[in-house]
Amino acid sequence: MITSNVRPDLAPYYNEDCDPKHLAPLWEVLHTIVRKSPSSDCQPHIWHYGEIRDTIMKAADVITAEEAERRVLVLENPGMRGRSRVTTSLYAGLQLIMPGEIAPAHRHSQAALRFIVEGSGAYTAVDGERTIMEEGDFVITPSWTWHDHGNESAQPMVWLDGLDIPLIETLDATFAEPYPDKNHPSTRPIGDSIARYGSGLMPVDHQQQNPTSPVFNYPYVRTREALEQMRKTEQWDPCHGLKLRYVNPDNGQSAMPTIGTFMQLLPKGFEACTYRSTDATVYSVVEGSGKSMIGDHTFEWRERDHFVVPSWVEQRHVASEDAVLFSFSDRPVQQVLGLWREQRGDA
Ligand code: 1HN
Repeated sequence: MITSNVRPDLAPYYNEDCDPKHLAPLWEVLHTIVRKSPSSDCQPHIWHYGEIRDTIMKAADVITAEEAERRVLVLENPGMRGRSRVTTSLYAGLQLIMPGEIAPAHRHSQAALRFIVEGSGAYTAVDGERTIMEEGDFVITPSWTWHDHGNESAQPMVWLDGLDIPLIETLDATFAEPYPDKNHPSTRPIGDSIARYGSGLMPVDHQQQNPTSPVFNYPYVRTREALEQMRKTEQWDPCHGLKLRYVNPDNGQSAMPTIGTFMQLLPKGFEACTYRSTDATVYSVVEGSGKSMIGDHTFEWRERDHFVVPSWVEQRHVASEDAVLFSFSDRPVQQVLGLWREQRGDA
């Protein structure tokens, strides 16, 4: 049944002539398809860690990592409940792994990032190389790589998962496979990738094989040190403070082809200018506190809080203490397609 807003008198034509033949009049929907500016179901939202931590920890009482396969609470955008997404194109969740647990090996066409929120010393393994994760580390699981996680530390560990699930779903390019054993065998020592590719050096005959960075852990100690060193020049961007993007050393592009990742420092008292861009963005607060005005909302945030800014909605950040924010979005996809836009100030 095709309903009409534009030409109710044409309802018989729509429903008796067009509809049975799987045809529909474009002129009824053209203005909802081709809009002046982005409009989506994605809403601004904040998850305060202090309010959700108990619920995350309770997940360990109700289900094992093994039974769950991945014990994750999805950060569901309030405008898109039940659709497993934080923005229109991206998924986010908080994953809990308890001491002694293993999240079994598998692989899938969706790419994942891990951003470590609480705890220290658990590992993730990617295609036979383990990395030990610390708070603030940014870790990549590229598309179609075997990966398992394990916590050999004495504390629970929680990290933010970011995946390109909705994007890959739109493209109908979803594949997945379990590994026959819980762990994929280790074939390279810990630290191998960062030594080879992440030290401003590259094996002399290395040829780029893959659009994802060959470095799969970008440790927070290095990122934090870079920001701290840079602040000495006092060259603050009016909208971003000091903002760095994670790069793939093979090509200078984003570390992951579908997800852009960023880390920024806002000094105490910083009041950012108003800014908007077409890449809806998920933020994870690493250090400090402040507030962000996002569209009509004001979110007060502190360490370990997560918030989401939809596409083309104005955002403005104010830091009440030195603050460090990690963020991710689909910016590289929009850029490669020539779609990405930004606007600074109150224009
Ligand atoms: C996945 O493989 C992980 O490997 C986490 O830790 C979250 C969400 C949907 C699909 C696969 C992981 C996931 C996921």
